[in-house]
Amino acid sequence: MHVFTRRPWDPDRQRLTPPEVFANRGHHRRAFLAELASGALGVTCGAIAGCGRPDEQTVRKAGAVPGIDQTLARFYPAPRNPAFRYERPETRRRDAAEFCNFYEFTGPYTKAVWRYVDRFQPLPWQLRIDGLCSRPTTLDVDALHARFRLEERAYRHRCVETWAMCVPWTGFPLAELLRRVEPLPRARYVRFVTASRPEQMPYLRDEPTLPWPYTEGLTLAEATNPLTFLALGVYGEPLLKQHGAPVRLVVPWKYGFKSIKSLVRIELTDSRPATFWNTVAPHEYDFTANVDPEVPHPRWPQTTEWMLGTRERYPTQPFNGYGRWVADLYH
Ligand SMILES: Nc1nc2c(c(=O)[nH]1)N[C@H]1C(S)=C(S)[C@@H](COP(=O)(O)O)O[C@H]1N2
Ligand SMILES: [Mo]
Repeated sequence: MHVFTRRPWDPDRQRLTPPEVFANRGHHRRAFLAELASGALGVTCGAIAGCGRPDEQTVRKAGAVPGIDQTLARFYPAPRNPAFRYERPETRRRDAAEFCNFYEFTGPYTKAVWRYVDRFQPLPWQLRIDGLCSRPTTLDVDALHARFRLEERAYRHRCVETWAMCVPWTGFPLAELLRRVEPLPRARYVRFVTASRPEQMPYLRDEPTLPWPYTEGLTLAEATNPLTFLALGVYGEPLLKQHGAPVRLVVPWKYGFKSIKSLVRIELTDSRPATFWNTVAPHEYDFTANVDPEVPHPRWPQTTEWMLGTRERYPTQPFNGYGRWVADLYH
């Protein structure tokens, strides 16, 4: 039985700030209504004026972090790590940048995120790493790029809502960062926290009762697994805002909600931290959240997934196909 009769993220509860109020631009309103009609109400997109899909330049321009390319150009593209392969076609950059999940901006409206990130100003940024460690530290975006050996990894991503994508992240293993802060022996978990900026993130104001800031957590063993990646870029460029600029986590064997965006804090703890979706709906989103085709979500099966852009379907793989890397974590 569900605890919530009307879940805060159900469409009838949506109070997303109309874009004409937030952005004061007429074309945003048309696009927003088109999104509502095609997505939430199930009307076909072709019937709605102004419903054409944005091109790659439009979604990239909307999400680019002002000033970031000039300062960081020398780090991109980073060398590709040949150990990782999608084993299916790469998702097109435009498709990944247009369809995102970033609740702070649009709640459940995945196709509208890129339209709502314009007020988000990621620079300057500070990532604090602290808690149960000997050498807590704070890193800005330059230090995150300059002090670690960056590489590109071709990873599959599987959202709990059954969409999937294959994208090349630029970054470094989280283990490298954790090693440098020297976790204390009693550290058992790692807690991750997203920025919380109501004046830049409209959905924080639209749904103030959700447990912001968005938080996530891993065991220390999961966090130091070589697959666990701190991403600064995607498709050979610094992250767009809608992908979690300027720094996000990528945990490819878990459902996408564990891959927390726009990180401001990484904290070592001795007990399991509370996390956003596990707090909102514990019966739907467990803490561990490993991809598993045999465990259905209470409202849909998890046996197959569909790719952004092409809508091609694939069978869901245990651990999203990364079992070889992570099975020893779960004996
Ligand atoms: N802070 C924050 N991080 C987040 C989310 C979010 O809403 N807020 N959504 C998660 C979910 S459910 C998914 S599937 C991925 C989506 O990443 P993408 O939008 O870059 O494809 O981000 C994850 N990280
Ligand atoms: Mo997701």
